Amino acid sequence: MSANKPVTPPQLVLEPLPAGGEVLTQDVERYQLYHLGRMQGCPPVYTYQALAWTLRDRLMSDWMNTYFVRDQPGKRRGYYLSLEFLIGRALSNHVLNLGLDAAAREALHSFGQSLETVAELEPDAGLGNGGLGRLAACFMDSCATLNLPVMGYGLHYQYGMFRQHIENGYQIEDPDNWLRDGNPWEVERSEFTCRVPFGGHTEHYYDKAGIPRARWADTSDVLAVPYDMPISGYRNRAVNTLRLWKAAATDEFDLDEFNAGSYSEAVQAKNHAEHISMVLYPNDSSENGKELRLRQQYFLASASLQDAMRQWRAAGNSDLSKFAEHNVFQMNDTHPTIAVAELMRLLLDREGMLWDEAWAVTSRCMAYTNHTLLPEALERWPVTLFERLLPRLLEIIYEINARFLREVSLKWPGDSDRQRRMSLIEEGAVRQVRMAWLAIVGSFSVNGVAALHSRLLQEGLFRDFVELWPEKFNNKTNGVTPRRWVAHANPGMTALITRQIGEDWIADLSQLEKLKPLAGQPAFHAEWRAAKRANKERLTALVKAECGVTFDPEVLFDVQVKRIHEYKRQLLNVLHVIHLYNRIKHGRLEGWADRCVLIGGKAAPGYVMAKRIIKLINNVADVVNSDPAVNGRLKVAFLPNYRVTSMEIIAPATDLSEQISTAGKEASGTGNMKFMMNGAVTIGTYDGANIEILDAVGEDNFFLFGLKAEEVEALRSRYQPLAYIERDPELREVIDLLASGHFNACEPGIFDMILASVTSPHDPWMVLADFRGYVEAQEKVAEAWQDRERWTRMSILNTASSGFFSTDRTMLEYNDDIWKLK
Ligand code: 9L2
Repeated sequence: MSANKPVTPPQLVLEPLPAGGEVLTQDVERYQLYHLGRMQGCPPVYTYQALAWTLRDRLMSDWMNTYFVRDQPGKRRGYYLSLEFLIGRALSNHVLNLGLDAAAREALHSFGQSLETVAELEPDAGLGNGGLGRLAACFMDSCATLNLPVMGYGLHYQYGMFRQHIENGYQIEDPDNWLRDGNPWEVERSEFTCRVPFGGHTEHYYDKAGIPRARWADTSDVLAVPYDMPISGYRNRAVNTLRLWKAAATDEFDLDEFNAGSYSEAVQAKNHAEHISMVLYPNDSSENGKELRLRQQYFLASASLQDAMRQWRAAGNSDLSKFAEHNVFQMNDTHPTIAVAELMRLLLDREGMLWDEAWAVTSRCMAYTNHTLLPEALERWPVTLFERLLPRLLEIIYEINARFLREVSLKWPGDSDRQRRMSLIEEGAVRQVRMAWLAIVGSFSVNGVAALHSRLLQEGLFRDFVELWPEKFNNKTNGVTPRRWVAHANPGMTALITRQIGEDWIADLSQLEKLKPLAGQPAFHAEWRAAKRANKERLTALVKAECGVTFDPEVLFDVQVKRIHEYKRQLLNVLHVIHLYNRIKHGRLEGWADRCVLIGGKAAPGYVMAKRIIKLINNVADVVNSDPAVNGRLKVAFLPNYRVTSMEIIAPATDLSEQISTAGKEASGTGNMKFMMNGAVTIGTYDGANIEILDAVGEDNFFLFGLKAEEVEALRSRYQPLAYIERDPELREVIDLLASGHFNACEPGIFDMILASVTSPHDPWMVLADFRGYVEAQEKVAEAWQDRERWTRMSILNTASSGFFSTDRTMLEYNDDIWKLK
């Protein structure tokens, strides 16, 4: 385009609706009566729905204009491919982003409702497990706020993350039927339905030009129907799209069966197809190798790529060699990485491209993010499964591999060991496709999610590939969105900060630095503490209601909430609680600070050890809370059904954030950032993004302990947990009390597996190795807490130093280094 060409102002495709309090009131009334058919006095969930529809109408013009004006035509676009988007609730988020707080309140007033109580009636969209899924949701928020043309592609699960309740201390899982009352935010766009093939076989032939071609025949197709969710930016009139695919059967019946009178059998196929998007797999950081999971992955990848190509064509493009100039796909872990082979298939078989042309396009528009080093999370699919489910994709993977290994052998002639290591196919009793290797070979960018994690990846797991293609590898430290995690979750602190430094920090978090000079001002301290105190009262009410435990908002709130996993070491936390209990029982109260310990998180339903850890936490809580000798000095609670919505109450109320994973195991962590932003001080190991948090806030404002990643690995071969017990009488006391059955009087033996695990020389998480360091760090916490001025300063400085951890910064880095969107 010539620089002097006059730019015509873009025409809006849709005018916005008025959004004052009065007109919102009319609309809420109209929706409740004329759309939902509910009279005054109906259950308030219908008022929630009426308000949601009313707000959705206000989003619609911005949504249409964003798509049809900002993004068309021929503009470069990004797509975030993820099996998980842990969005949580939407209503308050849109109210905040649209700046409609006062108007929405006015509208609800005539129904005798408050915004808070109505917002509570929205179920969480729990379409993710933990950090990886929530990260995708924070990314979507920041892309919209930065006005980046990025579309999310995910699955429209009928059942999201299971709901957890506790019976006799044990986790019980309940299905999460989050769509029961409908979802006012989603727009079904059946006109963009696509077909995803499965099964069948491949046929090979020569086309008219004599070029060898493949055809995937006799497939059983499943329809992918898109459901769009609006992602609003913060006060910038941008609304991006999260497109979720729902599986549906084709309308083609099996005619033979149908004609033979087997109507029901013919319809059964429908059921089978719809299973694909039925339920989210509830495993965090581990793979379970189920066939249905591979179906989900391919279903997402194929539908999304077909749709992106359709959109690109609809914008007037046709020269496929330019596809990579206009499109970039960020793959969230290996889960959607079959997309590499699928894009090749579409370009070769559907578009008739030649291999080299197709590979040039594919390998220039794919980018891969790795989220874990844990071996149990590395995805490998049996070749036999691929052959049955996705035969054409397996052929393509074989061809990618053959060409890739040729490149490897040219660079390292005769190094067969290296070829074996780098092959996309793992040889062995069961031959398997290595999805991470497919992702690396097919991508122009590969990143980890925190500085340490990226370094460990490059030095370890990915070393061979780094030697081959050093330029592909980079780091992108995670973040969290300050809109949800501060402005929405912590209105008290938000108002206080805004009074001091104005409101621009919400979309430019580095401005929180301006709070630093206030960290020494007594008047500001008083206000800071008052805001924290109000948040602690809010959490106290939640803990009372959910756990029946009475917290005291005056004392230290010590919190660990995240998925339950051995590497996250909730066990280390419990051992410390038992140690504190011992100190009370034995009157060793020097330097004591009262505390309330809160732990929450879900265990994967098949993860026996994690579920037993939940039972231990609950039993320890029961004993501690009911022992009169404790006398309020220590309270312990396990919060059931931890989810996005609970974190919105928890983070603002927390004083001490527990980030105590075995060093080298937590790729980044993002809960650590939510806590920091809300003025909690971290007690943590030198792991994941903790390291960068420590860098930002300084060691005076962070309680660091434990082995470093390299020390953990060096110790592994000679780790002797029993020696730690012998050397440390207080640790021995803890282990003895646990072994005595004090916490499981009615259920003998149930904690033996836990004792066996922590006392085993093979304990991969080295819980006991860090016990002493952890206890000492906790003693420093108690000491700091006693000095309220000091603690308040630390708290303010944590918030003031948290600017780097906004996903706005993360997204700008992805865009500058990888996506290059305008
Ligand atoms: O990058 C977002 C988060 C990190 O902050 C965590 O440290 O991703 C989490 C990391 N544990 C993660 N890695 C892998 C997975 N989650 C995961 C999730 C579901 C299925 C399989 C793996």
